[in-house]
Amino acid sequence: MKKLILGLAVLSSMALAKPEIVIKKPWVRLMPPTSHVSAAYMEIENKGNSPDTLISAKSSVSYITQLHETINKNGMSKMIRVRGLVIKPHQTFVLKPGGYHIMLIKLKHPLKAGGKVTLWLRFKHSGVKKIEAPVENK
Ligand SMILES: [Cu+2]
Repeated sequence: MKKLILGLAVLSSMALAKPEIVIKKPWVRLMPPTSHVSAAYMEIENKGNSPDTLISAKSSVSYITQLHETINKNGMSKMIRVRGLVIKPHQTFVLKPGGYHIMLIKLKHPLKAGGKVTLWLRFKHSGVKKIEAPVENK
């Protein structure tokens, strides 16, 4: 009996340990019509009690969508592709200009101010989250 109760306790704690992902303040940067790239930014909050990882993204406006980080090396700013972004429990991961971002490459058409971009974010545990990000000139 003692073993059974212990087993149940382990099971229920496993069931309770899960991430809960909430996407906040998404936006896509308005670029000149001649640009073939842009980027999406947002805050990814994990309200759950175990980590999750953003592993990939797709967008309605680009043929290629990658997770990037902007880094400074020897005074030069450059972007590198990252494999995944770990969102720790009870933390908010911020994607912002000059830091982590979702790179939109080979735009299908120029972005318009006031327009919307659909993004599909694939998380390791939470699956795909579909969001609408406004195009903003900032
Ligand atoms: Cu980039």
